[in-house]
Amino acid sequence: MAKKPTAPPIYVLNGPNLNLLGLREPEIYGRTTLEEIGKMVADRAKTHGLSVVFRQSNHEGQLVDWIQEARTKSAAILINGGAYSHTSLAIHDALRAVDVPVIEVHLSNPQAREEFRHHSRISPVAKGVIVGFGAQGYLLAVDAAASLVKRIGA
Ligand code: CA2
Repeated sequence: MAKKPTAPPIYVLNGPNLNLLGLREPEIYGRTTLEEIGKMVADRAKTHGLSVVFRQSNHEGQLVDWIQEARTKSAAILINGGAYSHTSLAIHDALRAVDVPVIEVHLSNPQAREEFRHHSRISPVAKGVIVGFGAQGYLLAVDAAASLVKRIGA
């Protein structure tokens, strides 16, 4: 019997300062480190028969390069753009050029914070947005991505 082809990985891209998770400001971002989130996300994806490429960068151009890579190599993109979510036209444009589903994730709820966090340049090019649930939000995003990928692949 022919083997079912494996889906390409979900790319999980993390923006500036998220490497500091768990080390500072736990009252806003929780105590889970980015490394722990990476493991949780990989485990959750596995339950859906999917794999994950999990990355973080403090550099806007690096994130743009990874989004371009994900255009052809991923089944979906989950992105926490950190502060670039509110400012980056380059990330907005890179995501616009992507055909796979894009899900925006934030640990905190930016709408409940300072006004400069209220606008996202990622939301208009995302299929959906998950905010305010801490590390759990990444798992909700994996579930959402898996159902989109299965629907597309079905
Ligand atoms: O809530 C989120 O996930 C954010 O993307 C986090 C960004 C912030 O600029 C966005 O408005 C919302 C900041 C990430 C910085 O993470 C830190 C973690 C620990 C200590 C310091 C910063």
